[in-house]
Amino acid sequence: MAGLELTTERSPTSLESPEICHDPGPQAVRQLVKPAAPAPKDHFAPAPFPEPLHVGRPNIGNRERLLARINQMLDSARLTNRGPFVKELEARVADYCRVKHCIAMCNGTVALEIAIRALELKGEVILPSFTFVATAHALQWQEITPVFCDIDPVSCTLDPGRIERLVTPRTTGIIGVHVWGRTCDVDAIDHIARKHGLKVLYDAAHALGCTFHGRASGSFGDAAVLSFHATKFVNAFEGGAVLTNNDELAEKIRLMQNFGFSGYDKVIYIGTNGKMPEVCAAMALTNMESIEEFVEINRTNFDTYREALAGIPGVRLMEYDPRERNNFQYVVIEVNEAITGVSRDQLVTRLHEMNVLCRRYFFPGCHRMEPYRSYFPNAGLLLPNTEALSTRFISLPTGTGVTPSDITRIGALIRHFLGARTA
Ligand code: T4K
Repeated sequence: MAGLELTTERSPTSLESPEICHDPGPQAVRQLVKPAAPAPKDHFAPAPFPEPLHVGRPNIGNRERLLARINQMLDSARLTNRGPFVKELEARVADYCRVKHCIAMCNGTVALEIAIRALELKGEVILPSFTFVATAHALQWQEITPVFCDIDPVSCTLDPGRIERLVTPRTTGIIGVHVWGRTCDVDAIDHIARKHGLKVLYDAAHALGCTFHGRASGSFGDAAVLSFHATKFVNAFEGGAVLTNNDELAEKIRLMQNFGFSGYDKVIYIGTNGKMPEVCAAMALTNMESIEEFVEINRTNFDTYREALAGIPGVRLMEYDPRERNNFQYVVIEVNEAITGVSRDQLVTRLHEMNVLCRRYFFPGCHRMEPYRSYFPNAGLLLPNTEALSTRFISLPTGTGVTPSDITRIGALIRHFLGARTA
């Protein structure tokens, strides 16, 4: 409860403040931020979109097939406890990611917690601060100390060059995050882990459908975790999964997610309830059937953003490696205020006023959120890239709820607000 009190007591006073971890909403933002420098007259009249455009608007596959599955589930009265849809989903995802085992879970956070426990991580675990707070919470929840490591400024994933100096006798593992679907430097991390006898877990919540050297991003490390949250490009309403090639680990995780039951009335392990219900598996299966379509829409959106934003000084679109498969579910720009003369947060404010509900994924770094900022008040000193970059990124709306013409208009709005000339 102490953590809760800390976060609810403080009311944010400025968008620059690292206390704000959730979007305060357009109205609040408008009141909080100084107006941006006036844009030069360019005959472009900024008008808000009639409906809000979201980052993370759920993609929904074939409705008839989903409803048919739900009817089948209701007719069978099999609602949960690893029913046929969960089994089918696990087989499908394992096949898609070319891993031996997929264990479906109720959400990505519980999947992380269970994987951490099954891997017997304790003491200290090294992870990036530049991630969704669930990655750190999954450790702290189990009283494991998260040791925040800086990111590489180009990949925005864990910087392997900085990991080793954080290893202590208490370190048991490394959690890499394939942020926005960009795969960590898995070879370097693997090398460090072997050298120090550490376990490696990947938070692949963003990385379904992404590859590294042609291999699914979720197939690296001792295990990897996926999220099927509503905002992920393949969703199960809520859901997650652990992927692993290790038979023994998979067996342990299966037990742990179902109270340790190995059969009727037989508990052989400590466990919890991490099960995915059938209705969620029905949704995920239906959406998996449309995965290539979703990727194609995301890719077209990404290409349209590239055109729409071309040549705006101080705005960089974060590209994906064209040699790999990507899901393009996050369209991220970096705003360099030294060039634009307009801060990232001022631009966010303007876009929110236009009903473009862009997000600051991920701001602030976890080390500036509670309880970590109280526990480690000086953590930022070792995280210069995280500190700098987390103030510059904006995630822009994409997915099936956004059209190329919306994107062209968003590009024109950004150009207008930054006072840049038309390309
Ligand atoms: N690791 C990483 C790296 C992650 O990014 C996440 C989750 C996890 C682990 C944990 O996995 P899960 O336990 O969640 O499976 C959202 C999601 O809630 C969270 O799942 C996600 N990462 C994170 C990046 O984004 P919020 O608090 O920013 O979401 P929210 O409610 O503000 O929604 C975002 C936008 O999506 C809104 O503009 C509205 C729209 N939306 C959202 C929902 C839920 C919809 O249109 N419909 C919906 O049903 O965290």
